[in-house]
Formats: sequence, C-alpha cells, structure tokens
Amino acid sequence: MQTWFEKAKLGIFIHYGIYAVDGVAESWSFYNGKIPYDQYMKQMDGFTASKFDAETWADLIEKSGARYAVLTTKHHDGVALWDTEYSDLNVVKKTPAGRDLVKEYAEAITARGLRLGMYYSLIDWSHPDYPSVYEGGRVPEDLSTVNRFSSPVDGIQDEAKWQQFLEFNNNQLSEVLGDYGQVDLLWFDGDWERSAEQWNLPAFKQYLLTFNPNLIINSRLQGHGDYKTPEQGIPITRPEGPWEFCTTINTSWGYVPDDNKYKSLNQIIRMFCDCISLGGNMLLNIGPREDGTVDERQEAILLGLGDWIRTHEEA
Ligand code: FUL
Repeated sequence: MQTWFEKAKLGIFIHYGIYAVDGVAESWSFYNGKIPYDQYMKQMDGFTASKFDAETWADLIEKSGARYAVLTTKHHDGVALWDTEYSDLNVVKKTPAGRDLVKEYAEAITARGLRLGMYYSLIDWSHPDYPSVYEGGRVPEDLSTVNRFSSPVDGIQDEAKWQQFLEFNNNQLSEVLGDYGQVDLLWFDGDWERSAEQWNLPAFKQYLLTFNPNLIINSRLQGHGDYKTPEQGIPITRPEGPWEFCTTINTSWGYVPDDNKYKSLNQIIRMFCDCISLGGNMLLNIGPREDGTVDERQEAILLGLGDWIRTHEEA
C-alpha cells in the first residue's frame, strides 16, 4: 500500500456519462425499468460535452483540497468515455462529443500533480456476453423493458462467452491503464454479480499490477482490493486497514437536475471530519451536466470545503 492514498484525505469522484442528458440515474434507470433500455441509449444523441474543459475540472478539484480524482470511464451501462477499440459503444464513436474524454481528464489531472483514478464497472449490462444476474428485489416485473441483453440466469451461463467477456474486460482495462500515463488508482464497481472465481482472481489482480505495480485498487473486487469503500454512510467504528468513504453531494451520483436534496457545506465538512478522524479518505462526488459544466451548487461545496481545509490545515 502506498502512502499517498493513506495521507490523501480527500478525493473527488466524477460520475459523467450519457445519463446526464436526460438527467436520469446512471445505468440503474434502465436496469430497474424506470425507462426502456433504448430510450436510455438514445441519450447518446444528445451527449455533446460541448463545454467540457478538463482544465476547469482540474482547477476545481485542486481548489477543493483533494489530492486525487476518480472518473467513471465506463459505468454499468457499458458506454465508454474513451475511444476503445474493443467496442463501438463509446462517446467518441457514438455521440456528438466525438472526443476522448478520458485522455483530456488524465492529462489535466496528471499535469497538476494530482493522483489519477479511474472508475471501471466490471459488469456491463450492454455487452452480449454478459448476462446479468438479478438479485433479490431487483428483478423488474417486465424484463422486456429493461436490459435487452440480460437474462436472469442465476450464475449459469455459457462458459465460452464468459471467457470472451473476461478477455474484453482485460482488453479495455489495458487501454484504461496503459494509454493515459500512470494510473494511480483503479475504482472497480459491480463485482457483486459474480464470484472471485468467476472474476478469475487472484490472477486478474496480478494482471492489473503489470501496468503499475503500485496501482491501488478498491475492494469491489471480491475483497481482493487494497481498501474498503463504504458508500453513503460513515462507519461507526474505524474499519480495519485503509478505507475511503464515497458520498454524493445531493442524493444522486450522476447529474439529476431535479434532485434538490443538497447537503449543506457544514454537513459536508462535518462528514469530512468524521471520516478523516477515523483514518479514512472522503471521495466526494460531482455529477457534471452533459456539456461538461458543473452545477453551481456542487461547485460551491467543493470551493467551500477547500477554503475550510486550507484554513484548518496543520502547518
Ligand atoms: C454503486 C453503483 O451502482 C452506483 O451507480 C454508483 O456508481 C456508486 C458509486 O457505486 O455501486
């Protein structure tokens, strides 16, 4: 475990994707049957990133006092923010944005000496070789309205297809970890639909470390990661080992314009204090609009937190 992570205290999480076009929940909106899959994917036509400026993001992140950033390079919907050669389902090929947003992000973050983090969803609800395993309570009544590629298979599936899918993940990860300079942190999500064996652990982890032996990996890898990631709630007792508390500023990860349930700056500062006093890092989320700009209320929280940190930093 590298010490930068244990000392970092604050990171900024960025949930950016086509879901910001209609302002719906990232991936879950179609998975849970709130909107049909095709309608969800139609958002690609409106994803412009027209005001996306990675330098502006990096400025804001720097001013917030954070030491690292984590961008959703690909959420469960399978839409990549970079020009992956392994799938056409990416914003460079399929949206008016037409730009490699991961590249611009990585360059801006690295240039400031911030640590570079990439979020990558292990599950891909759009991939034909990835049948989703529905969990209790998540099975929609009408399966025809949701992920057309999924089937409630309860872990039983074609082995050859599964191996193909693992290869696909490895290939995409070779781009994410290999094409943008040194990646310091890999933030996995969605491991829960398969076992450690199915994810081919621990060999998979060894493979990831070939890109950077000091890569820090969160524990959403069937516990094979380096640190724990409690979500939306600070544990009461200090977790064992390094850990990171991830949280939203309102109640949504992606940009949902009518979610007005914002935490106040005081609440955020209080959570930050609670978190670091238990030895954790806080990974505070922003959900930019589809054009790449950040809602003023989210921006104000980051700037306010940064001011507070600078005022209270030990000499
Ligand atoms: C969860 C995901 O399912 C959410 O959409 C979000 O990305 C959060 C940080 O992790 O497990």
